[in-house]
Amino acid sequence: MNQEEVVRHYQTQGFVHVPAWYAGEELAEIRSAVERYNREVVPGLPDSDVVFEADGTAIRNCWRMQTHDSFFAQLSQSDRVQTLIAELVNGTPTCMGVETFNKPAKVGSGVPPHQDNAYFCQTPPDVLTVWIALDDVTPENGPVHYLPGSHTEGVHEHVPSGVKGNSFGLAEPVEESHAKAALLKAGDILIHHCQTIHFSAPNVSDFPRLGLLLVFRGTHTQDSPEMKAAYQKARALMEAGTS
Ligand SMILES: O=C(O)CCC(=O)C(=O)O
Repeated sequence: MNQEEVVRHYQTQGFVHVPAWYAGEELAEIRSAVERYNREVVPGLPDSDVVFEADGTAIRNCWRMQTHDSFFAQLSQSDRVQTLIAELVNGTPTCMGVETFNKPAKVGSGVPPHQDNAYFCQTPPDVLTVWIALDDVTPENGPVHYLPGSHTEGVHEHVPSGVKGNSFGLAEPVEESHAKAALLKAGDILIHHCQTIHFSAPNVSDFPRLGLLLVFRGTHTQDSPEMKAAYQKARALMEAGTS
């Protein structure tokens, strides 16, 4: 897939699948960096930067990995990635976060339908996620599903979801049958716009589905006071335990 096709697909659909972006030694190095991080860094993290599954043992998410480990800070700075996404964020990309959605075998929980910008609150919405598949993603192990074109509809109302690690979900149900499942090989990447509606099912299979995510915004984006107010309102509801 060439750059022009990446841009066209991203702009029309709100997401794009780029096969075999990482391979061979580079892919193996990223995998082993995540394994090292889980082993050596996670035990010392504050509660805010790691979420466990309901079994209390399996890791669901790691947040802000770029602040705890230089490997992940450097990965987000790679020229190849920056060149790929500059046109998509309409400017100079700056990394907002490096995180995992581990989706471990058997116990990996689902992610409710949401738009990332309900959390990020950025205007203009020139923000995206590069979702790196570190395992093959199959229909059984909880692929990300996207609603094509939903990035053009603004940010819908979000309410507390009750899901640890994904505290907000869309207030209204989505037509899940219209969604496209992103089935991937390890080393493929997905790039999604921060207003594309997406979700994933629990992993009930025997195989893990590890995703490493690099989140970028254009340096020109800013906090939107209106969106922040909506975010704070949803947080207040959550803290009051009304969902
Ligand atoms: O990896 C997943 O299952 C969901 C990812 C997600 O929600 C996100 O990228 O915001």
